[in-house]
Amino acid sequence: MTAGAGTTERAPLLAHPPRWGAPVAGMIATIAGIATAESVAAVSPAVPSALDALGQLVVTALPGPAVTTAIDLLGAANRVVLTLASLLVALLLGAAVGRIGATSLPAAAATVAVVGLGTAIAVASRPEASVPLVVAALVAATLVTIGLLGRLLGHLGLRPPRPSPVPPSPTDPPVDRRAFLRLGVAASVGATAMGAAARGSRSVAARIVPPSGPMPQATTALPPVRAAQDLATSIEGVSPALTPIDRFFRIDTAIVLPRVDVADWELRITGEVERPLSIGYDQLLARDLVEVDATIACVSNEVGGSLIGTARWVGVPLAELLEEAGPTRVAEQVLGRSVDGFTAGFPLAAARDGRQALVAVGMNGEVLPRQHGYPARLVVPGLFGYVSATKWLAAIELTPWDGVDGYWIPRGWSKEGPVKTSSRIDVPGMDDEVTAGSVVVAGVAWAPTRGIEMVEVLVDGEVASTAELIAPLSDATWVQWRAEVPLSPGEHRLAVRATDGDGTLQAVGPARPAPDGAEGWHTIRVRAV
Ligand SMILES: Nc1nc2c(c(=O)[nH]1)N[C@H]1C(S)=C(S)[C@@H](COP(=O)(O)O)O[C@H]1N2
Ligand SMILES: [Mo]
Repeated sequence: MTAGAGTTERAPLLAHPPRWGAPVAGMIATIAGIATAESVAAVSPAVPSALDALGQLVVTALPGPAVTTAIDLLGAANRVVLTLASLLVALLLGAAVGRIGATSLPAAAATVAVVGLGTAIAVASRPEASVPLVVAALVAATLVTIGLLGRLLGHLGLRPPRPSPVPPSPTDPPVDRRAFLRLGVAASVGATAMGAAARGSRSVAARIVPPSGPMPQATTALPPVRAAQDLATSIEGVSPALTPIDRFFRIDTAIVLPRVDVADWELRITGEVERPLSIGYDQLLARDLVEVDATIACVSNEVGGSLIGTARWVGVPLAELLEEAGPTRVAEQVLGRSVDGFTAGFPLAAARDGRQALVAVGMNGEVLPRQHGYPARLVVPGLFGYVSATKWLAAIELTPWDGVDGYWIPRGWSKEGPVKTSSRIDVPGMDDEVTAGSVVVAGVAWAPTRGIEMVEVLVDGEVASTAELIAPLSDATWVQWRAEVPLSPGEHRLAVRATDGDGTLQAVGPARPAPDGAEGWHTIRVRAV
Protein backbone atom coordinates (compact mmCIF):
# COMPACT_ATOMS: atom_id res chain seq x y z
CA MET A 1 0.00 0.00 0.00
CA THR A 2 1.29 3.48 -0.80
CA ALA A 3 0.28 6.85 0.45
CA GLY A 4 -2.54 8.48 -1.43
CA ALA A 5 -2.71 12.03 -2.67
CA GLY A 6 -4.73 13.34 0.28
CA THR A 7 -2.07 12.71 2.92
CA THR A 8 -0.17 15.23 5.00
CA GLU A 9 3.38 16.06 4.00
CA ARG A 10 4.68 13.43 6.40
CA ALA A 11 4.76 10.21 4.48
CA PRO A 12 4.05 7.11 6.49
CA LEU A 13 7.06 4.93 7.06
CA LEU A 14 5.04 1.83 7.58
CA ALA A 15 1.69 0.80 6.34
CA HIS A 16 1.13 -1.77 9.02
CA PRO A 17 1.73 -1.11 12.67
CA PRO A 18 4.85 -2.93 13.89
CA ARG A 19 4.18 -5.95 16.07
CA TRP A 20 5.96 -4.40 19.03
CA GLY A 21 3.98 -1.19 18.67
CA ALA A 22 1.07 -1.93 20.97
CA PRO A 23 3.05 -3.44 23.88
CA VAL A 24 5.60 -0.61 23.70
CA ALA A 25 2.80 1.96 23.66
CA GLY A 26 1.37 0.24 26.74
CA MET A 27 4.71 0.34 28.54
CA ILE A 28 5.34 4.01 27.74
CA ALA A 29 1.84 4.94 28.90
CA THR A 30 2.41 2.96 32.10
CA ILE A 31 5.71 4.74 32.82
CA ALA A 32 3.91 8.05 32.42
CA GLY A 33 1.17 6.89 34.77
CA ILE A 34 3.68 5.77 37.39
CA ALA A 35 5.60 9.03 37.08
CA THR A 36 2.34 10.90 37.69
CA ALA A 37 1.61 8.89 40.82
CA GLU A 38 5.21 9.23 42.07
CA SER A 39 5.14 12.99 41.54
CA VAL A 40 2.03 13.34 43.68
CA ALA A 41 3.63 11.05 46.28
CA ALA A 42 6.68 13.32 46.33
CA VAL A 43 4.55 16.35 47.11
CA SER A 44 2.49 14.89 49.94
CA PRO A 45 3.52 12.37 52.59
CA ALA A 46 -0.17 11.45 52.74
CA VAL A 47 0.21 9.81 49.33
CA PRO A 48 2.52 6.82 49.64
CA SER A 49 4.38 5.80 46.50
CA ALA A 50 2.36 3.44 44.30
CA LEU A 51 5.54 1.72 43.20
CA ASP A 52 6.57 1.11 46.81
CA ALA A 53 3.08 -0.15 47.61
CA LEU A 54 3.41 -2.59 44.73
CA GLY A 55 6.81 -3.64 46.08
CA GLN A 56 5.26 -4.11 49.49
CA LEU A 57 2.58 -6.34 47.95
CA VAL A 58 5.35 -8.35 46.27
CA VAL A 59 7.12 -8.80 49.64
CA THR A 60 3.88 -9.87 51.27
CA ALA A 61 3.03 -12.30 48.48
CA LEU A 62 6.50 -13.80 48.07
CA PRO A 63 7.38 -17.01 49.87
CA GLY A 64 9.47 -16.43 53.01
CA PRO A 65 12.74 -17.92 51.75
CA ALA A 66 12.75 -15.52 48.79
CA VAL A 67 12.32 -12.49 51.07
CA THR A 68 14.89 -13.87 53.50
CA THR A 69 17.39 -14.57 50.75
CA ALA A 70 16.89 -11.10 49.34
CA ILE A 71 17.47 -9.38 52.69
CA ASP A 72 20.37 -11.68 53.38
CA LEU A 73 22.09 -11.23 50.03
CA LEU A 74 21.28 -7.65 49.24
CA GLY A 75 21.24 -6.02 52.64
CA ALA A 76 20.25 -2.39 52.32
CA ALA A 77 20.24 -2.69 48.53
CA ASN A 78 17.10 -4.82 48.70
CA ARG A 79 14.93 -1.71 48.50
CA VAL A 80 16.50 -0.68 45.21
CA VAL A 81 16.19 -4.18 43.79
CA LEU A 82 12.59 -4.36 44.89
CA THR A 83 11.81 -1.05 43.24
CA LEU A 84 13.31 -2.33 40.00
CA ALA A 85 11.32 -5.56 40.30
CA SER A 86 8.13 -3.57 40.88
CA LEU A 87 8.93 -1.47 37.83
CA LEU A 88 9.40 -4.64 35.78
CA VAL A 89 6.05 -6.02 36.95
CA ALA A 90 4.45 -2.68 36.05
CA LEU A 91 6.05 -2.73 32.58
CA LEU A 92 4.81 -6.26 31.90
CA LEU A 93 1.34 -5.19 32.94
CA GLY A 94 1.73 -2.17 30.66
CA ALA A 95 2.70 -4.35 27.69
CA ALA A 96 -0.40 -6.47 28.25
CA VAL A 97 -2.57 -3.36 28.46
CA GLY A 98 -1.05 -2.15 25.18
CA ARG A 99 -2.01 -5.41 23.48
CA ILE A 100 -5.53 -5.22 24.84
CA GLY A 101 -5.72 -1.59 23.69
CA ALA A 102 -4.84 -2.59 20.13
CA THR A 103 -8.10 -4.53 20.00
CA SER A 104 -10.25 -2.39 22.23
CA LEU A 105 -9.27 0.83 23.93
CA PRO A 106 -12.22 0.67 26.36
CA ALA A 107 -11.07 -2.79 27.46
CA ALA A 108 -7.55 -1.43 28.01
CA ALA A 109 -8.94 1.54 29.91
CA ALA A 110 -10.95 -0.83 32.11
CA THR A 111 -7.83 -2.89 32.80
CA VAL A 112 -5.82 0.20 33.74
CA ALA A 113 -8.67 1.36 35.97
CA VAL A 114 -8.80 -2.01 37.73
CA VAL A 115 -5.02 -2.03 38.29
CA GLY A 116 -5.21 1.60 39.42
CA LEU A 117 -8.00 0.76 41.84
CA GLY A 118 -6.10 -2.25 43.21
CA THR A 119 -3.03 -0.08 43.74
CA ALA A 120 -5.17 2.62 45.34
CA ILE A 121 -6.56 0.09 47.81
CA ALA A 122 -3.05 -1.18 48.60
CA VAL A 123 -1.69 2.35 48.97
CA ALA A 124 -4.64 3.69 50.93
CA SER A 125 -4.32 0.87 53.46
CA ARG A 126 -0.93 2.25 54.49
CA PRO A 127 -1.26 3.92 57.87
CA GLU A 128 0.03 7.28 56.64
CA ALA A 129 -2.32 7.50 53.66
CA SER A 130 -5.02 10.08 53.08
CA VAL A 131 -7.68 8.18 51.14
CA PRO A 132 -9.08 11.11 49.07
CA LEU A 133 -5.56 12.21 48.05
CA VAL A 134 -4.56 8.67 47.13
CA VAL A 135 -7.67 8.22 45.02
CA ALA A 136 -7.07 11.59 43.32
CA ALA A 137 -3.44 10.66 42.57
CA LEU A 138 -4.36 7.32 41.07
CA VAL A 139 -7.25 8.72 39.06
CA ALA A 140 -4.77 11.22 37.59
CA ALA A 141 -2.27 8.41 36.91
CA THR A 142 -4.98 6.29 35.27
CA LEU A 143 -6.16 9.17 33.07
CA VAL A 144 -2.59 9.94 31.97
CA THR A 145 -2.00 6.28 31.16
CA ILE A 146 -5.19 5.83 29.17
CA GLY A 147 -4.90 9.19 27.42
CA LEU A 148 -1.33 8.58 26.32
CA LEU A 149 -2.07 5.00 25.31
CA GLY A 150 -4.95 6.22 23.14
CA ARG A 151 -2.75 8.76 21.37
CA LEU A 152 0.13 6.35 20.83
CA LEU A 153 -2.19 3.66 19.49
CA GLY A 154 -3.77 6.31 17.30
CA HIS A 155 -0.37 7.06 15.74
CA LEU A 156 0.01 3.38 15.09
CA GLY A 157 -3.32 3.29 13.37
CA LEU A 158 -4.53 0.84 15.97
CA ARG A 159 -7.36 2.96 17.12
CA PRO A 160 -10.34 4.20 15.22
CA PRO A 161 -10.01 7.97 14.72
CA ARG A 162 -12.43 10.25 16.49
CA PRO A 163 -15.76 10.49 14.68
CA SER A 164 -15.26 13.12 12.03
CA PRO A 165 -17.72 14.61 9.60
CA VAL A 166 -15.55 13.41 6.73
CA PRO A 167 -15.12 9.66 6.72
CA PRO A 168 -11.46 8.74 6.44
CA SER A 169 -10.39 7.83 3.01
CA PRO A 170 -9.32 4.24 2.64
CA THR A 171 -6.03 5.50 1.32
CA ASP A 172 -5.24 7.54 4.45
CA PRO A 173 -2.04 6.28 6.01
CA PRO A 174 -3.02 4.44 9.16
CA VAL A 175 0.45 4.47 10.63
CA ASP A 176 2.43 7.56 11.56
CA ARG A 177 5.56 6.02 12.90
CA ARG A 178 7.37 9.33 13.29
CA ALA A 179 4.63 10.81 15.39
CA PHE A 180 4.58 7.62 17.47
CA LEU A 181 8.32 7.78 18.03
CA ARG A 182 8.30 11.49 18.80
CA LEU A 183 5.52 11.22 21.35
CA GLY A 184 6.79 7.90 22.70
CA VAL A 185 10.36 9.07 23.24
CA ALA A 186 9.28 12.41 24.68
CA ALA A 187 6.83 10.75 27.05
CA SER A 188 9.30 8.09 28.19
CA VAL A 189 12.17 10.52 28.76
CA GLY A 190 9.92 13.09 30.43
CA ALA A 191 8.19 10.55 32.63
CA THR A 192 11.42 8.82 33.63
CA ALA A 193 13.03 12.12 34.57
CA MET A 194 9.94 13.22 36.45
CA GLY A 195 9.55 9.90 38.27
CA ALA A 196 13.23 9.68 39.18
CA ALA A 197 13.27 13.27 40.45
CA ALA A 198 10.13 12.61 42.46
CA ARG A 199 11.55 9.49 44.10
CA GLY A 200 14.87 11.20 44.76
CA SER A 201 13.30 14.14 46.52
CA ARG A 202 10.99 11.91 48.51
CA SER A 203 13.64 9.54 49.81
CA VAL A 204 15.84 12.45 50.85
CA ALA A 205 12.91 14.02 52.67
CA ALA A 206 12.09 10.71 54.36
CA ARG A 207 15.65 10.50 55.64
CA ILE A 208 16.04 13.98 57.01
CA VAL A 209 12.62 14.87 58.44
CA PRO A 210 12.73 13.75 62.06
CA PRO A 211 9.48 13.44 63.97
CA SER A 212 8.57 16.65 65.77
CA GLY A 213 7.36 16.75 69.34
CA PRO A 214 8.73 16.89 72.85
CA MET A 215 11.95 15.03 73.55
CA PRO A 216 11.19 12.20 75.97
CA GLN A 217 13.16 12.92 79.15
CA ALA A 218 14.37 10.19 81.45
CA THR A 219 13.50 10.68 85.12
CA THR A 220 16.90 9.35 86.01
CA ALA A 221 19.28 10.16 83.19
CA LEU A 222 22.61 8.44 82.67
CA PRO A 223 25.75 10.57 82.86
CA PRO A 224 27.15 11.61 79.46
CA VAL A 225 29.73 9.22 78.02
CA ARG A 226 33.23 10.40 78.99
CA ALA A 227 36.08 10.31 76.49
CA ALA A 228 37.84 7.68 78.61
CA GLN A 229 34.80 5.40 78.23
CA ASP A 230 34.99 5.53 74.45
CA LEU A 231 37.96 4.01 72.63
CA ALA A 232 36.81 5.76 69.43
CA THR A 233 38.06 9.04 70.88
CA SER A 234 41.62 7.71 70.86
CA ILE A 235 41.67 5.20 67.99
CA GLU A 236 40.19 6.33 64.71
CA GLY A 237 38.02 3.73 63.03
CA VAL A 238 36.84 1.90 66.14
CA SER A 239 33.06 1.68 66.55
CA PRO A 240 32.05 4.45 68.94
CA ALA A 241 30.58 3.39 72.29
CA LEU A 242 27.25 4.77 71.05
CA THR A 243 26.48 4.50 67.34
CA PRO A 244 25.35 7.83 65.83
CA ILE A 245 21.83 7.65 64.40
CA ASP A 246 23.01 8.41 60.86
CA ARG A 247 25.31 5.39 61.03
CA PHE A 248 22.89 3.06 62.78
CA PHE A 249 21.87 0.04 60.68
CA ARG A 250 18.27 -0.25 59.56
CA ILE A 251 16.53 -3.53 58.83
CA ASP A 252 12.82 -4.02 58.26
CA THR A 253 10.28 -5.21 55.74
CA ALA A 254 8.79 -1.74 55.36
CA ILE A 255 9.30 -0.42 51.85
CA VAL A 256 7.16 2.53 52.75
CA LEU A 257 8.30 3.99 56.06
CA PRO A 258 5.25 3.86 58.34
CA ARG A 259 4.17 7.33 59.43
CA VAL A 260 2.24 7.39 62.65
CA ASP A 261 0.17 10.32 63.86
CA VAL A 262 0.69 10.21 67.62
CA ALA A 263 -2.57 12.08 68.19
CA ASP A 264 -4.47 8.90 67.46
CA TRP A 265 -1.83 6.29 68.21
CA GLU A 266 -2.21 3.98 71.18
CA LEU A 267 -0.10 1.17 72.53
CA ARG A 268 -2.35 -1.73 73.46
CA ILE A 269 -1.34 -4.48 75.85
CA THR A 270 -3.64 -7.36 75.11
CA GLY A 271 -4.06 -11.13 74.93
CA GLU A 272 -3.43 -13.27 77.96
CA VAL A 273 -3.62 -10.45 80.50
CA GLU A 274 -5.94 -9.75 83.45
CA ARG A 275 -6.25 -6.02 82.64
CA PRO A 276 -5.82 -5.04 78.99
CA LEU A 277 -4.24 -1.59 78.67
CA SER A 278 -4.33 1.20 76.10
CA ILE A 279 -1.73 3.92 76.48
CA GLY A 280 -1.59 7.08 74.39
CA TYR A 281 1.68 8.74 73.36
CA ASP A 282 1.36 11.59 75.85
CA GLN A 283 0.55 9.15 78.63
CA LEU A 284 3.60 7.11 77.72
CA LEU A 285 5.84 10.18 77.81
CA ALA A 286 4.33 11.31 81.12
CA ARG A 287 5.47 8.11 82.86
CA ASP A 288 8.78 7.65 84.64
CA LEU A 289 11.18 7.06 81.78
CA VAL A 290 14.50 5.33 82.14
CA GLU A 291 17.65 5.40 80.04
CA VAL A 292 19.29 2.16 78.97
CA ASP A 293 22.46 1.69 76.93
CA ALA A 294 21.96 -1.39 74.79
CA THR A 295 23.38 -2.98 71.66
CA ILE A 296 20.92 -4.40 69.17
CA ALA A 297 21.88 -6.78 66.41
CA CYS A 298 20.30 -8.36 63.37
CA VAL A 299 20.36 -12.12 62.97
CA SER A 300 21.38 -11.57 59.33
CA ASN A 301 24.63 -9.92 60.42
CA GLU A 302 27.56 -11.75 58.84
CA VAL A 303 30.79 -12.32 60.72
CA GLY A 304 32.47 -8.91 60.61
CA GLY A 305 29.25 -7.29 59.41
CA SER A 306 27.70 -3.97 60.34
CA LEU A 307 24.08 -4.92 61.16
CA ILE A 308 24.70 -4.08 64.80
CA GLY A 309 24.62 -0.85 66.75
CA THR A 310 24.54 0.55 70.25
CA ALA A 311 22.27 3.34 71.40
CA ARG A 312 21.18 5.12 74.54
CA TRP A 313 17.48 4.28 74.56
CA VAL A 314 14.87 6.18 76.57
CA GLY A 315 11.63 4.48 77.42
CA VAL A 316 9.30 2.69 79.79
CA PRO A 317 10.49 -0.58 81.33
CA LEU A 318 8.55 -3.38 79.65
CA ALA A 319 8.39 -5.29 82.93
CA GLU A 320 6.45 -2.42 84.50
CA LEU A 321 3.82 -2.33 81.74
CA LEU A 322 3.43 -6.10 81.83
CA GLU A 323 3.04 -6.01 85.62
CA GLU A 324 0.19 -3.50 85.28
CA ALA A 325 -1.55 -5.63 82.68
CA GLY A 326 -1.03 -8.80 84.73
CA PRO A 327 -0.11 -11.74 82.49
CA THR A 328 -2.40 -14.74 83.04
CA ARG A 329 -1.00 -18.15 83.86
CA VAL A 330 -1.08 -19.22 80.18
CA ALA A 331 1.02 -16.25 79.08
CA GLU A 332 4.46 -17.42 77.91
CA GLN A 333 5.31 -15.19 74.98
CA VAL A 334 5.49 -11.43 74.46
CA LEU A 335 4.50 -10.71 70.86
CA GLY A 336 5.13 -7.22 69.53
CA ARG A 337 2.81 -6.16 66.73
CA SER A 338 3.63 -3.18 64.50
CA VAL A 339 1.30 -0.76 62.75
CA ASP A 340 2.39 -2.38 59.46
CA GLY A 341 1.65 -5.94 60.46
CA PHE A 342 5.13 -7.13 61.48
CA THR A 343 5.33 -9.35 64.56
CA ALA A 344 8.14 -10.57 66.80
CA GLY A 345 7.82 -12.84 69.83
CA PHE A 346 10.12 -13.76 72.72
CA PRO A 347 9.77 -15.57 76.02
CA LEU A 348 7.92 -13.67 78.76
CA ALA A 349 10.79 -14.69 81.02
CA ALA A 350 13.11 -12.36 79.09
CA ALA A 351 10.94 -9.43 80.08
CA ARG A 352 11.12 -10.37 83.75
CA ASP A 353 14.64 -11.66 84.36
CA GLY A 354 16.16 -8.30 85.16
CA ARG A 355 17.50 -7.38 81.72
CA GLN A 356 16.18 -3.94 80.94
CA ALA A 357 13.70 -4.52 78.14
CA LEU A 358 12.13 -1.23 77.07
CA VAL A 359 9.29 0.27 75.16
CA ALA A 360 11.62 2.90 73.72
CA VAL A 361 10.51 6.38 72.65
CA GLY A 362 13.91 8.04 72.39
CA MET A 363 17.31 7.19 70.96
CA ASN A 364 20.66 8.91 71.54
CA GLY A 365 19.06 12.07 72.88
CA GLU A 366 16.51 12.37 70.09
CA VAL A 367 12.88 11.49 69.62
CA LEU A 368 12.91 7.93 68.25
CA PRO A 369 13.61 8.46 64.52
CA ARG A 370 11.01 7.27 62.01
CA GLN A 371 13.33 4.69 60.50
CA HIS A 372 13.90 3.20 63.94
CA GLY A 373 10.23 2.90 64.87
CA TYR A 374 8.66 6.23 65.83
CA PRO A 375 6.64 6.62 67.97
CA ALA A 376 7.66 3.54 69.99
CA ARG A 377 9.55 0.30 69.63
CA LEU A 378 10.67 -2.62 71.73
CA VAL A 379 14.31 -3.07 72.68
CA VAL A 380 15.19 -6.31 74.43
CA PRO A 381 18.87 -6.66 75.34
CA GLY A 382 20.39 -10.00 74.34
CA LEU A 383 17.83 -10.98 71.70
CA PHE A 384 18.18 -10.54 67.94
CA GLY A 385 15.93 -7.86 66.45
CA TYR A 386 13.76 -10.29 64.46
CA VAL A 387 12.36 -11.88 67.65
CA SER A 388 12.18 -8.78 69.80
CA ALA A 389 12.75 -5.29 68.50
CA THR A 390 9.33 -4.47 66.96
CA LYS A 391 9.36 -0.95 65.53
CA TRP A 392 6.25 1.22 64.98
CA LEU A 393 4.80 -0.70 67.88
CA ALA A 394 1.01 -0.93 67.95
CA ALA A 395 0.39 -3.72 70.44
CA ILE A 396 2.10 -6.02 72.87
CA GLU A 397 0.21 -9.27 72.96
CA LEU A 398 0.72 -11.97 75.56
CA THR A 399 0.24 -15.46 74.17
CA PRO A 400 1.11 -19.09 74.82
CA TRP A 401 4.48 -20.10 73.35
CA ASP A 402 3.21 -22.70 70.91
CA GLY A 403 0.90 -21.91 68.04
CA VAL A 404 1.69 -18.20 67.80
CA ASP A 405 4.82 -17.24 65.86
CA GLY A 406 6.37 -13.93 64.86
CA TYR A 407 6.86 -12.84 61.24
CA TRP A 408 10.18 -14.55 60.52
CA ILE A 409 9.51 -17.88 62.21
CA PRO A 410 7.40 -19.52 59.47
CA ARG A 411 9.97 -18.08 57.05
CA GLY A 412 12.65 -20.40 58.30
CA TRP A 413 14.30 -18.63 61.22
CA SER A 414 14.57 -20.04 64.76
CA LYS A 415 11.82 -19.32 67.20
CA GLU A 416 14.37 -18.32 69.82
CA GLY A 417 17.00 -15.75 68.87
CA PRO A 418 19.55 -15.06 71.60
CA VAL A 419 22.46 -12.95 70.36
CA LYS A 420 25.56 -15.10 69.97
CA THR A 421 28.87 -14.18 71.55
CA SER A 422 30.75 -12.39 68.76
CA SER A 423 33.55 -9.97 68.03
CA ARG A 424 34.74 -7.79 65.19
CA ILE A 425 38.03 -6.18 64.15
CA ASP A 426 37.42 -2.52 63.21
CA VAL A 427 41.09 -1.46 62.96
CA PRO A 428 43.06 -2.12 60.78
CA GLY A 429 40.73 -2.58 57.83
CA MET A 430 40.69 -5.49 55.42
CA ASP A 431 43.81 -5.41 53.16
CA ASP A 432 45.24 -2.36 54.93
CA GLU A 433 48.94 -1.70 54.80
CA VAL A 434 50.45 -1.32 58.28
CA THR A 435 53.93 -0.55 59.54
CA ALA A 436 55.74 -3.73 60.57
CA GLY A 437 56.50 -4.00 64.27
CA SER A 438 53.97 -3.55 67.04
CA VAL A 439 50.57 -3.03 65.41
CA VAL A 440 47.43 -1.77 67.16
CA VAL A 441 44.36 -3.92 66.54
CA ALA A 442 41.00 -2.79 67.95
CA GLY A 443 37.29 -3.40 67.67
CA VAL A 444 34.20 -4.49 69.53
CA ALA A 445 32.96 -7.72 71.11
CA TRP A 446 29.47 -8.43 72.37
CA ALA A 447 27.48 -10.97 74.33
CA PRO A 448 24.53 -9.08 75.76
CA THR A 449 23.66 -9.62 78.60
CA ARG A 450 26.30 -12.17 79.56
CA GLY A 451 29.13 -9.69 79.16
CA ILE A 452 32.60 -10.15 77.71
CA GLU A 453 35.33 -11.66 79.86
CA MET A 454 38.20 -11.88 77.39
CA VAL A 455 39.13 -10.97 73.82
CA GLU A 456 42.07 -12.57 72.05
CA VAL A 457 43.76 -11.58 68.80
CA LEU A 458 45.29 -14.27 66.62
CA VAL A 459 48.05 -13.71 64.07
CA ASP A 460 48.23 -16.35 61.34
CA GLY A 461 46.20 -18.76 63.45
CA GLU A 462 48.11 -18.38 66.74
CA VAL A 463 46.93 -16.39 69.75
CA ALA A 464 49.23 -13.38 69.79
CA SER A 465 47.66 -11.11 72.38
CA THR A 466 44.94 -10.78 75.00
CA ALA A 467 43.18 -7.49 74.43
CA GLU A 468 42.67 -4.68 76.88
CA LEU A 469 38.90 -4.24 77.47
CA ILE A 470 37.24 -0.85 77.90
CA ALA A 471 34.57 -0.99 80.62
CA PRO A 472 31.27 -1.17 78.69
CA LEU A 473 28.44 1.32 79.24
CA SER A 474 26.26 -1.56 80.49
CA ASP A 475 26.06 -5.34 80.44
CA ALA A 476 23.75 -4.95 77.44
CA THR A 477 26.28 -3.14 75.25
CA TRP A 478 29.25 -4.20 73.23
CA VAL A 479 32.73 -3.95 74.69
CA GLN A 480 35.46 -2.04 72.90
CA TRP A 481 38.88 -3.71 72.95
CA ARG A 482 42.41 -2.93 71.93
CA ALA A 483 45.50 -5.07 71.48
CA GLU A 484 49.01 -4.77 70.13
CA VAL A 485 50.47 -7.59 68.09
CA PRO A 486 53.96 -7.98 66.61
CA LEU A 487 53.90 -8.22 62.81
CA SER A 488 56.90 -9.06 60.64
CA PRO A 489 57.01 -7.61 57.12
CA GLY A 490 54.69 -9.46 54.75
CA GLU A 491 51.06 -10.62 54.58
CA HIS A 492 49.28 -11.73 57.74
CA ARG A 493 45.88 -12.93 58.83
CA LEU A 494 44.49 -11.23 61.92
CA ALA A 495 41.57 -12.89 63.72
CA VAL A 496 39.62 -12.13 66.88
CA ARG A 497 37.69 -14.30 69.30
CA ALA A 498 35.78 -13.43 72.47
CA THR A 499 34.96 -15.32 75.63
CA ASP A 500 31.71 -14.30 77.29
CA GLY A 501 30.85 -13.75 80.93
CA ASP A 502 29.80 -17.38 81.26
CA GLY A 503 33.33 -18.40 80.25
CA THR A 504 32.16 -19.71 76.87
CA LEU A 505 34.45 -19.16 73.89
CA GLN A 506 32.84 -17.68 70.79
CA ALA A 507 31.94 -20.42 68.28
CA VAL A 508 34.49 -20.79 65.49
CA GLY A 509 31.82 -21.88 63.00
CA PRO A 510 31.71 -21.07 60.26
CA ALA A 511 27.92 -20.80 60.15
CA ARG A 512 25.74 -18.70 57.88
CA PRO A 513 23.20 -16.32 59.45
CA ALA A 514 20.21 -18.62 58.86
CA PRO A 515 18.53 -19.91 60.92
CA ASP A 516 19.81 -18.41 64.19
CA GLY A 517 22.83 -16.19 63.55
CA ALA A 518 26.29 -16.39 61.95
CA GLU A 519 29.27 -17.98 63.70
CA GLY A 520 32.96 -17.52 63.12
CA TRP A 521 36.04 -15.63 64.20
CA HIS A 522 36.31 -12.42 62.20
CA THR A 523 39.49 -12.62 60.14
CA ILE A 524 41.17 -9.96 58.01
CA ARG A 525 44.24 -9.83 55.83
CA VAL A 526 46.85 -7.08 56.22
CA ARG A 527 50.22 -6.35 54.71
CA ALA A 528 52.99 -5.16 57.00
CA VAL A 529 55.74 -3.12 55.35
N1 LIG B 1 7.81 -3.20 62.38
C1 LIG B 1 8.99 -3.84 62.20
N2 LIG B 1 9.86 -3.90 63.23
C2 LIG B 1 11.05 -4.53 63.08
C3 LIG B 1 11.37 -5.16 61.86
C4 LIG B 1 10.43 -5.09 60.79
O1 LIG B 1 10.64 -5.62 59.69
N3 LIG B 1 9.25 -4.41 61.01
N4 LIG B 1 12.59 -5.79 61.72
C5 LIG B 1 13.25 -6.23 62.94
C6 LIG B 1 14.62 -6.63 62.70
S1 LIG B 1 14.86 -8.06 61.82
C7 LIG B 1 15.68 -5.95 63.23
S2 LIG B 1 17.25 -6.56 63.11
C8 LIG B 1 15.49 -4.66 63.93
C9 LIG B 1 16.39 -3.58 63.37
O2 LIG B 1 16.18 -2.37 64.04
P1 LIG B 1 16.74 -1.03 63.42
O3 LIG B 1 16.26 -0.93 62.00
O4 LIG B 1 16.25 0.08 64.28
O5 LIG B 1 18.25 -1.12 63.48
O6 LIG B 1 14.15 -4.22 63.84
C10 LIG B 1 13.19 -5.21 64.05
N5 LIG B 1 11.91 -4.57 64.12
MO1 LIG C 1 17.04 -8.52 61.82
